Amino acid sequence: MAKQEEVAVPVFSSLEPVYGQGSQLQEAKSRFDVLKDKFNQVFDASPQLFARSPGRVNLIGEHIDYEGYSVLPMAIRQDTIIAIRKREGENQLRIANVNDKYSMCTYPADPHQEIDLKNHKWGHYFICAYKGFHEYAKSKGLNIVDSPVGLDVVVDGIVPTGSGLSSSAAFVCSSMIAIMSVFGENFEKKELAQLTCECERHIGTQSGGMDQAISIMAKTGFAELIDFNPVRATDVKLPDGGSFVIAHSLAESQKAVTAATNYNNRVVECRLASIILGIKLGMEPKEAISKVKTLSDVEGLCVSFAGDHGSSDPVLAVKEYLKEEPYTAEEIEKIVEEKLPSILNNDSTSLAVLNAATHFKLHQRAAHVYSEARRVHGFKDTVYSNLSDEEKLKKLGDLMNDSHHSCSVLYECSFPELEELVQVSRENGAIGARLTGAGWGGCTVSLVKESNVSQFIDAVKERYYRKRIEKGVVKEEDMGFYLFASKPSSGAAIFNF
Ligand code: NG1
Ligand code: MG
Repeated sequence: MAKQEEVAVPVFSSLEPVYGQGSQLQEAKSRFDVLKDKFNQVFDASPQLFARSPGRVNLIGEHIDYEGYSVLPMAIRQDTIIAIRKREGENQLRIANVNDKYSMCTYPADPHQEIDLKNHKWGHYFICAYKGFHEYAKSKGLNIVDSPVGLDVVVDGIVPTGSGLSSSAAFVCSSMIAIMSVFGENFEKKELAQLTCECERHIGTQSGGMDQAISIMAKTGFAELIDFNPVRATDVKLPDGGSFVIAHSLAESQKAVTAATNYNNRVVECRLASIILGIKLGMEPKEAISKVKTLSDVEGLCVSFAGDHGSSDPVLAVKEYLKEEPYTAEEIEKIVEEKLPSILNNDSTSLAVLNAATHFKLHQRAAHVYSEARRVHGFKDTVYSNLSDEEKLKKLGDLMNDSHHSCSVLYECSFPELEELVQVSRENGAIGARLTGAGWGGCTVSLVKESNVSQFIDAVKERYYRKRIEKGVVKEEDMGFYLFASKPSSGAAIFNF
């Protein structure tokens, strides 16, 4: 039983294994009651089963998952829960929400439908999972449906949206698990991590796989080192005496809408940087275009650049071969001997990036990725070192501060509110503080001495939030949603009751 649970998504008949015994359980019970009632009210029927998947906070390793590098997130308590039932012979997907802010979305029960990206709707994330499930089932030769099957769904998500805490992955992963389960399947977690990452791209972001991997594979009490190609999670037990506090800057990042200038722009810049590095390090342009997809693909060519410890250091290769001044499209095309749209396979999200971009900061983006990848390993090595807990916390905090600096200065994914919040956090006792998630708004994560958490929260509330409460940007009684300490929580689960 235990062994099987490690491989496949666990199926529980009560809430305790996921939500424990305390106040969290009470909160979960009432949420599930509301979910069931809403289901009955909207569809005049009971759900067949329930699924949940959590949001996450990334402790370190920002904007490097899509470059093939390991990251170190932990799941948070906040999750998305879903109730679902099949309707044989029907041909509609009806997706409702317990929150009236999100009106019911309907879609055809057609796995081949295109998602209307120009007209963003909250229900699109469910369709990502729906399409992904059917594509995967087909690739495995599973015969899922002979005739149309409608689905009725009610969703309750409490991961704050646009906050860098992966509300989207919590939604996509819980949808996937609900759909999989209602069709009588239970795929391995590893497969699900891969599959949910790929299918979330139907929403139009060229995302890496961190959020989905941690949402599915998380374990209570552990952060996870997530490796890619293939996806793998290694438990990381954080040192005693430290706590992570998440704080929302109150600036929402509209990732699906700003993808062309922000998120996807950076993915494209990294791709171009890696191709140029490949060429400078000896590859033929044609070979580089066809073989090099990410900065991790060319790291092996940097062996002649030895860093302080004698091992190869790709940051030095960046210094040598990528100029600091931004590149124009023409400059890149001259080196690569091909037009940018064709280098990027004329893929529509990349074309949108090219249309919006005037220049490309290849040096800065590559320097961030390579240095951030090292910091992730520094973080893990510190956790497993012989240092005292106190010394470990100090080192982890320094790495988080360095990570923030790199995100802010080299990757330029910070935001004025995030800068202020990081500053306030450091001035009020954070051992380290950084933006978390994609950035451009959203949350920060601070490492704080456990004994200091409530003092820290009070101080940040006064210094950062008080004036925003007075201006009506946030309500005092909602502060618990925006500023809270979090312990590593558990991953995706199915409930049958
Ligand atoms: P968030 O913070 O959830 O928007 C995004 C990507 C991650 C990762 C981080 C930056 C998606 C679904 N997730 O996360 O894969 O690249 O940014 O480290 O796009
Ligand atoms: Mg997201």
